[in-house]
Amino acid sequence: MADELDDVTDDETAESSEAVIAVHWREEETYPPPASFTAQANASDPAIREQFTEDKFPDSFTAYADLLTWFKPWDTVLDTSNAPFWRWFVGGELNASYNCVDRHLATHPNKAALIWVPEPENEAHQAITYRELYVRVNEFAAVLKELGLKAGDRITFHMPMVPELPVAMLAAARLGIIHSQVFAGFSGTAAGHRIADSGSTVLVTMDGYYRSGDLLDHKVKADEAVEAAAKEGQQVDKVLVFRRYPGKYSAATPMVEGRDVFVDDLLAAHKGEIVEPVALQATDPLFLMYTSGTTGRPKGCQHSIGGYLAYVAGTSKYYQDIHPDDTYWCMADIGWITGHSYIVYGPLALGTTSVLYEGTPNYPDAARPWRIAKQLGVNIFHTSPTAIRMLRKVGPDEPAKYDFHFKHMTTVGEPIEPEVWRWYYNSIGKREAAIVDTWWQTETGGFLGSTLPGIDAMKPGSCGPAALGILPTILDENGDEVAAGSGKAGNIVIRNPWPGVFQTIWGQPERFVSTYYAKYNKDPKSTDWHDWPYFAGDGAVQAADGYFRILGRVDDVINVAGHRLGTKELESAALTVNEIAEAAAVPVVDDVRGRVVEMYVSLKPGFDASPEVEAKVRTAIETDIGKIARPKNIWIVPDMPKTRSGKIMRRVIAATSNFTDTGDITTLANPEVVERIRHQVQSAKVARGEVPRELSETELHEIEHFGSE
Ligand code: 6R9
Repeated sequence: MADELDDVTDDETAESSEAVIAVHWREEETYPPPASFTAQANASDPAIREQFTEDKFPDSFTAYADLLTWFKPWDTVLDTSNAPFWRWFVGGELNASYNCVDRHLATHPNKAALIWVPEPENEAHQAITYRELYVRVNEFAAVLKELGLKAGDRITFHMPMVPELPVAMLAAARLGIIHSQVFAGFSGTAAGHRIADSGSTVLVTMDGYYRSGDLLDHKVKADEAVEAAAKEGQQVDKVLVFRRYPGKYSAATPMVEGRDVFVDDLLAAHKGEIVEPVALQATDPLFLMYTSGTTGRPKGCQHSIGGYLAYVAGTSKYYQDIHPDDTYWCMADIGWITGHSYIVYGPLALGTTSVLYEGTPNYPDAARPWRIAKQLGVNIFHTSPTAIRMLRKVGPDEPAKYDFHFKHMTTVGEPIEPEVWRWYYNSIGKREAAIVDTWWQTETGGFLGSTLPGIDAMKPGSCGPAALGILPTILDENGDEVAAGSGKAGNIVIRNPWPGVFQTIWGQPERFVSTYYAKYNKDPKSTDWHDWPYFAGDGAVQAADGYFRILGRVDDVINVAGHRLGTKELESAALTVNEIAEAAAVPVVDDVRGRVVEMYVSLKPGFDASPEVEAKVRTAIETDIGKIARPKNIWIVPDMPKTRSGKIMRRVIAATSNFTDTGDITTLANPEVVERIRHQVQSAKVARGEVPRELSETELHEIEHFGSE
């Protein structure tokens, strides 16, 4: 893979000559927060905003840091001397594991920290109290210590949604070991790339887990991961295998002698052992979270201990409205940033009860989430538009049949269509819940745009105003501000640093600067934060009332079911198939998953199109990335539409797959191919019944600008 990357520029900023696009959408009506919610909300007085105004920055954020227990207070709130590598709470010392576990023992040792719900409905849920969590975290920390791991080392987890995952994260955090959790649905090869990139020598995995009724063999992926990492020169010395049923091996893949060890065997030697939490610098890294960008190499977003934990604790308090006696359920996967910030670190820092569900929401039927909510008394619910669309499709009337009541609900990960929002509000929320539509990113650690649920009116389809202390604006290509209420879209940027922002891309500091800060920086030597707006890579518009509507990515990223997939990663996978000469990945609007991937490939001379070639491409993508990236269609085309300089015009292909206008094609080197491809693809789609409905303004915007060329 490395060779292919050499000629790829690191600059991921949009090349669109036309970032300012007029957007005409219907202004949606607003919904006031329920009075019952406001009466109990952590933030109920609008004056809270005054504590976070620009003139009070950066000291305003000490209010978030004060939610944590510090071993040593900080000397400097924000150090900008090495801009844009911001350092928060410099000189301060703390431990994330201590903050999420130990400190709650004094006040509520017997309260459930986690409630784990296995997918099989005949398996009882498990409540793990703060005291039990403390014991388990300490014992696993003892195991990590015995392996010789110490502060600053990296460890990779490839774990499903089981309580062993937060236990392992908190154990690593206890010792300052930087964890990198890879989504279990990703392939072994994808995990292997991330192991190599992070330089991990230990992989922690599980033998199997349940998804949609099947007990999957997950251990097989560990073997693939170790092999893929070795190809990149990274040796994995130990694979720690948790067992889904302790004492019983649930995978068919054999254990590798000397390398693979069962964690329950290792733990036996450390029963009841206590490992003191290490006092770490606020600016030390807590974890890496890999995400996709424009090039094929994933980006290991490095998050700090002090700034990150302060930010997720603060936003969990004011935006998730978590009180200690709430039962909070975020249905995301811990393998994504949402799970790190708002299943594990934020809720546990506040000492609440966080629910973890192993399986798929619609297993065995569309009412599963509502049975869980009722049984556990969940009162805060957090999920994605994709899950909401799916539950609405398969069981629109199910929520009404179950006696559960949410005071608060979240949507995150992609724009939500107003009609889907209304179903969420009316049917799941039963018109009693405040909803927050939280816009943010892997890179940002926590929320950037959202209403304050007890204060601000909700507006379907818009995330709302900036989060407390966040200063966003919309800029055009020249760096000029696009006025709120102008009806024009541009690039959303955050003018100031905030504690949750990632520190760098692991091992790629130049890419960190070029991707996120170079676009609007005029003086690379400046140490004044005002000179370094954070470029989020999303198009957005701001209404006259200050609410932002996010239109989607302006780079080559496809958001499938709320998960970011890089086109280059998909294309590199397709190019591993011998017959393939060229490949292009584009998004197709999908009523449930938001977007799905379609691949266009052309063949090397001497090969003919066949279902076998298609199958090879599909397998290559599943092997390299995972089933989540499986393309809906693979089109073997005679040629790709290209610019005169030979660049594939992805927006033309995207338009073809989505039945939208291909726009200006006069600059193409081979305009005649557009019509041929259109005929081939669209007649096949018509025959398969895949003609899309009319696209919304947001969707059209993304498709028309996809690939920004
Ligand atoms: C947290 C998370 C980030 C990208 C982001 C944007 C899209 C996220 C959104 C949203 C509209 C929202 N996105 N939340 N778009 N409304 N409420 O999703 O992180 O996986 O890194 O994705 O997702 O395009 O740039 P991540």
